[in-house]
Amino acid sequence: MPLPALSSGTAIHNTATIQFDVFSPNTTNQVVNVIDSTPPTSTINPLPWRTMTSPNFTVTWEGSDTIGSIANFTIFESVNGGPFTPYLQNSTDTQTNFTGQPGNTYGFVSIATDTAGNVEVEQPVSEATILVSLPGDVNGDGLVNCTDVDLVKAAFGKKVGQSGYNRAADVNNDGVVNISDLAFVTQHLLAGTVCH
Ligand SMILES: [Ca+2]
Ligand SMILES: [Ca+2]
Ligand SMILES: [Ca+2]
Repeated sequence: MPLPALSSGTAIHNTATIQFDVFSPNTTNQVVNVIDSTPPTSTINPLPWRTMTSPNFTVTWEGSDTIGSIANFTIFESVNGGPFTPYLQNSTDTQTNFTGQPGNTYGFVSIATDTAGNVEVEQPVSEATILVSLPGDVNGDGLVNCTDVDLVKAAFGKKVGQSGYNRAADVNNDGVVNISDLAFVTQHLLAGTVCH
């Protein structure tokens, strides 16, 4: 039975003493109850800043508990910076599949509960965010047009870390802007669009 006055981690040793004779008391096996008033911590693992080639992605998280162990996680989502709502409740999983709507940015927060019922103290601030992009919309203006094609061409051949690399133009997040990215954007232009 937890006692609030005792600090977390304090061990309570419940013993029964059996007097076999006057000089040598014997003791039964101890039952040890550890006071756990320490909430666990958990966090959403980093996500790519954007997904353009598919609206589906995997959200993963992990947690730890200094005293005791984690019983489950509740994962909250926020759409475009709005209020957090539960996406997955009291789950023992550490990952989930998520499908977003193109044009939306999703933020996630994990709150862990331990086996003693302590709930993680969490600020309503996203631990990881991801933009689900309209396919081909490199600059995020809601349109797929020649401006997006030009942005890919301007960064063509550039790799992560090189001058001129533009992560927005790297539509498949593979670290290089090349023909794959250009083809993807071109394929998503409105039919009949010709870019020079
Ligand atoms: Ca704990
Ligand atoms: Ca655009
Ligand atoms: Ca690429």
